[in-house]
Amino acid sequence: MAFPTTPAILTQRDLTPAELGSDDALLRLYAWMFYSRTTDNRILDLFRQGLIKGTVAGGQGNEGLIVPLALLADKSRDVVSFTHRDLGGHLIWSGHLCDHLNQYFANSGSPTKAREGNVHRGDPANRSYPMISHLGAMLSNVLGGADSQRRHGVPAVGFALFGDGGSSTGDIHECFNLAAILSLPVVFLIENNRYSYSTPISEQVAPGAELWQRAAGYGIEGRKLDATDPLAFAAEIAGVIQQVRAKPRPVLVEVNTLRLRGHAAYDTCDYLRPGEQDGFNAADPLPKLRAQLLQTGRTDAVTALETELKDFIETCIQISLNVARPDPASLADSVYAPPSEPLPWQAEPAAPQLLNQAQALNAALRKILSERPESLVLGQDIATYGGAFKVTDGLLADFGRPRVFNTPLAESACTGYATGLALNGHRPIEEFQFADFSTEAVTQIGLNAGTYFFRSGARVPVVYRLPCGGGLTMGSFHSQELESLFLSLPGLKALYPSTPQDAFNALLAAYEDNNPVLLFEHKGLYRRGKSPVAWDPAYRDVWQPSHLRGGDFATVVTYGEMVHLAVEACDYLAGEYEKTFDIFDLRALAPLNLDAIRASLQRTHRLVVIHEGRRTHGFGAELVARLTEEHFFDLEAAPLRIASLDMPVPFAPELEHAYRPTRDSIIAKIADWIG
Ligand SMILES: Cc1ncc(C[n+]2csc(CCOP(=O)(O)OP(=O)(O)O)c2C)c(N)n1
Ligand SMILES: [Mg+2]
Repeated sequence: MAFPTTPAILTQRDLTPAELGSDDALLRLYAWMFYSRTTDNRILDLFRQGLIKGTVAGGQGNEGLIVPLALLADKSRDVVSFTHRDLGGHLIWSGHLCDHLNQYFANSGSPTKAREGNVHRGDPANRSYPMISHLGAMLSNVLGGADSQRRHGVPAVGFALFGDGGSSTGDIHECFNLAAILSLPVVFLIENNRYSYSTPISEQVAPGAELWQRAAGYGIEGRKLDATDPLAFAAEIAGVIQQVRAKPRPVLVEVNTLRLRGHAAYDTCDYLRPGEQDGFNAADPLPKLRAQLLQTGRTDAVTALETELKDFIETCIQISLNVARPDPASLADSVYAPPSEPLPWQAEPAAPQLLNQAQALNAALRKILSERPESLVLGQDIATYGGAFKVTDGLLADFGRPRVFNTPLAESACTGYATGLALNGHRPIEEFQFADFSTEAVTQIGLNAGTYFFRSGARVPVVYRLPCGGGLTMGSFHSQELESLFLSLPGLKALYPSTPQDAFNALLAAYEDNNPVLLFEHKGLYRRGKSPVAWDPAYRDVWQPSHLRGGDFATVVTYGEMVHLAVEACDYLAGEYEKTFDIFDLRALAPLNLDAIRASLQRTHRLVVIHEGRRTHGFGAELVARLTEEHFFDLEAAPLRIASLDMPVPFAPELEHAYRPTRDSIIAKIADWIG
């Protein structure tokens, strides 16, 4: 269905500082604010009629902030992530009103294919990054997008918007610090409406503490502005934007704004003090701006404009209401971005080099940094020091600080920042010092990056390098296996190599994938021994299991360091019991490719799964379930699951030895199982 022609005034999506103060600028500001308010009000009506689901959190009262900001932003290069109060920003940034309404109606024309609803949308292709619900989570994406633009040589500004409530989240503080350290061209804007849902600012911020003054603690400039006077706000914020564009350095701006209709459609607002709502209404900039316009003698023009905009909104509502409902068939293949084309890698190193796994990963990083200009390597202590395990040794010296750089201890912000970089054409490789610390970034990895393609169709090619695993007497918080935790969340891929060549191949395969990929690197394998590593044209085979030993008694499925223990154990059992095992190193944990393993099970009729993660909810549970579901009648024995104990990783070597599978415990368990 064709969308109706947009009224002429709404084709004017920009405002230049030079225009401010003119009658035209006043009319344009008013038009967008009126249009945004009227649309928000109609969305609320439609929600109450049951035509919009979920809930709606309107922007009524915030137009004085978001409309001038979005008009002044350079939509052709700036980066933004709008909040749930920013309908006006979305309308100005891009798209036709019918696109936006389709999103609210969650119909088949919705820009998110109805996989997301209401305000949870954006236009990543035009650097408007869609929000997830988690407050504070979007700021780091904006940081990454703005930095990516700068790295591309584009003088863009990032607009990192959040509320007074969101200002209490850890991500906000991590982002202030990260942006300050990297001197990012970002304007942090606090939409301070003095409420977080029902909680007043007096219960969110200590008495006497001012949000804008936090800037000083991060070594950046802080300002306080008032958007209930949109013209004055526009002039001030235009200056801030110009300043940040000319001299990249973050600025924190706290903006006094309004929330006229409570938190969301269902909010009864009975927590407001007597007369407080009247005060909000009295401060509403929209009627004030209208009165100002009428004083310029343009009563007829204003009335005609309002009628035209209202009619346009009603026409668009009728059109969008008639768009077909979404078809669940569209969910097929929606989680992962489609497979990438192989990158044109050079066939190097041609001659095999004898490397341990840490060196193999270093060689792969060198290859990527040499051949792929969009690549970046970031993480804690990875630059001068070369990383806690020296995997990035020498990269800074050879490739320089802009591409190889240390990050502060801010796993969440740095991961979200990597997402923002990836959304804009870079391909970051992020090292976590220990896999354990990736729990600080579960929201960014699992809920944000992992769902990005599903929600928006945008690709987030990031590699997370995760030094994991135990056996090194490092205790509960430096030894864990986290694959089950992450892989219960959709949208992430995962590789877990067990040899130097596989590690080299896995990094290349993960790098060129268009999805976020977890690369598990067992610390015990970094220096387990050297073997030949060279360019392998079949590097993508790492997404498939490798067949390590042929045998007919049972199929053994394992990965990581356990591969080596399982092979030793099975070799011993072959000698002692004269039973041979068909051993597979899984290598790719997501997506799982079990075809070769299924074929093996049909021959052996017995299954052994071995992994280092804990047993309960461990990855083996998924493997056994899948294989048993399909091969129940092929099996001659109950599958055997060998895993770590259900407890935190204990510290002392004797205790850790008892906790994890070992060569001897694997032998004992299989021998017992053989009976
Ligand atoms: C991390 C997180 N915790 C809780 C919520 C639930 N929640 C949604 S909006 C909201 C209030 C937000 O207040 P504020 O940041 O001031 O924005 P406002 O709604 O006032 O514009 C809360 C608590 C959330 N979305 N994210
Ligand atoms: Mg608020």
